[in-house]
Amino acid sequence: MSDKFPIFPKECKSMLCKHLTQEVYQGLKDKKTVSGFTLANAIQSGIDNVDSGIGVYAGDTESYEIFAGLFDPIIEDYHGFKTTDSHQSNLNPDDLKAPNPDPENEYIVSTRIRVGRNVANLPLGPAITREQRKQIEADVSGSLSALTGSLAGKYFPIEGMSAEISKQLIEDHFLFKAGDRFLQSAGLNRDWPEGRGIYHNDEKTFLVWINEEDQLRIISMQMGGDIAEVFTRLVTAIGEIEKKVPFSYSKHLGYITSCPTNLGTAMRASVHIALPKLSADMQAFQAITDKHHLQIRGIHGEHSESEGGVYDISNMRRLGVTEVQCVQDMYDGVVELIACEKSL
Ligand code: ADP
Ligand code: DAR
Repeated sequence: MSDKFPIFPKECKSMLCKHLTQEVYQGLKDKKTVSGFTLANAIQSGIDNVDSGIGVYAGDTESYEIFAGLFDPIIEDYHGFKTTDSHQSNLNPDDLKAPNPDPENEYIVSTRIRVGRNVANLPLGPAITREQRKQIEADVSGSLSALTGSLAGKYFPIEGMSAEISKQLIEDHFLFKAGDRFLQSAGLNRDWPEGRGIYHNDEKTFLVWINEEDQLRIISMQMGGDIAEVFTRLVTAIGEIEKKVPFSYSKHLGYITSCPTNLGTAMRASVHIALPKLSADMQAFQAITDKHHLQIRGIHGEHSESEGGVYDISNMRRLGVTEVQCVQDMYDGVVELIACEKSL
């Protein structure tokens, strides 16, 4: 990347082009973290992809300190979280008020709750070395393979994965794949597919992605709308994994992640829900999701489209709220969405 202040096209709406002023750039451009991560590395994704929403990634925990001049205004703008705020965690399922909102399975196709985690005292994905990434795969998949009971299962490295298994895992919505241009530019796809893989339990209701955007994506998912059951399984799994794998965490930012949008709880709680009538009036649909701090996505991952009136509805807030609040946000919004769909 050239040493010059990047010029963004006028249509760029990313947090990067909004907050990277000349002054911020001049103050940070020559800095480097202990992993050798630079401002140029942190902003490469937003420069290559001017349609980014955010456009920056951290290479290590220290990036959030060394490049605070850029990360802090982005974190405040996106999360409404100030440098003086502290994050609180609450992973107690007893505090969630969420009886199944759709016991007859008329609307909710499936529920998935995930958290991102990164291994303490190692760089994040954008700055990790090939050896470190392979060691993380070995350590984490080894810890997962020792799980027992309902969490027992098998690890599937992507390297050497048969087309048949790959196809099945994609159909199950289990498989992550390379090719996300945002992650590519951030250096998160380096050496792909080496060191990447998926663990899932025998019932396929608990998964862990290793070395995707974060070093672990711990996922609980199942058909239907029993959101409380999905959350309880996730909390149990997180507790079991953390007995063996130390997670990167700070009092101020909570669980440390490569993308600043995932800081804090690093949690996205989603349902795939059929709302064919309500979605005919996107303004009314959006009014309900906005009220409950929810995001509308397509059903094949971020940047995808909905199909057959089925949408991915999930919490937007991740930092400055607890895990219970993230799930409660999603639950309360889903209850109102279902009531509205029923009334139409
Ligand atoms: P994340 O950042 O949470 O991984 P994505 O939007 O990239 O989010 O989704 C990752 C994968 O998980 C995609 O294949 C998507 O279809 C699947 N997924 C997300 N939410 C659900 C859900 N509620 N039910 C089934 N699959 C889901
Ligand atoms: N695509 C990047 C990241 C946005 C948040 N999504 C993540 N982290 N998966 C962007 O700047 O739009």
